[in-house]
Amino acid sequence: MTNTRQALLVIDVQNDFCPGGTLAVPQGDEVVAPLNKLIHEFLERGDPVYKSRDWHPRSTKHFAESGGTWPVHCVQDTEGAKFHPALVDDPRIKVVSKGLGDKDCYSAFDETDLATELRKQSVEEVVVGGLATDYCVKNTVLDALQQGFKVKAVEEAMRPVELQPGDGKQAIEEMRAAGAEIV
Ligand code: VGL
Ligand code: ZN
Repeated sequence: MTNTRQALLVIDVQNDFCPGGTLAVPQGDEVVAPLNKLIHEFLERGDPVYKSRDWHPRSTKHFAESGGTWPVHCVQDTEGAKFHPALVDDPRIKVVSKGLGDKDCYSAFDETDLATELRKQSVEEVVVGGLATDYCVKNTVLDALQQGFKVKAVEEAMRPVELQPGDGKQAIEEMRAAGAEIV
């Protein structure tokens, strides 16, 4: 069990999802400290670390102005799309960009090569945290399970956007019911 090859997935810890951003997740910046700790642990062990980022064109059907759900956020090459300035950066960390077109890509596996990359590195289990619990974290966790990876979802390292009150708790229960270990 202790030899299970793990990767860390840090989901969308970007300025626009943090306080002051255009799609701010309440207390979104509180995920930075626990995630930094995990990033250091994984890098020290030589285990792979991935950061996903929401990376939208200026105009996409993902945005309310074009018929979608969300205010404009995480537009490519803007300040809001940058990772939170306190999130650990390191050349060994791989960045996965998602949401490049009109589709609502909430999962870091959606229209990316993440699953291929993980398999190439013989990863069997992913440890997941980030923003937001009820969208990109949840969908990434469910896709990871579907793709055959074991999943540990780190509850203290995620925060929900909660368009509806209770969405965060419900997302945790959905992840657990699908087979994720909530740690
Ligand atoms: C996300 C809403 C819209 C997320 C991305 O990263 O959870 N949420 N785009
Ligand atoms: Zn988005």
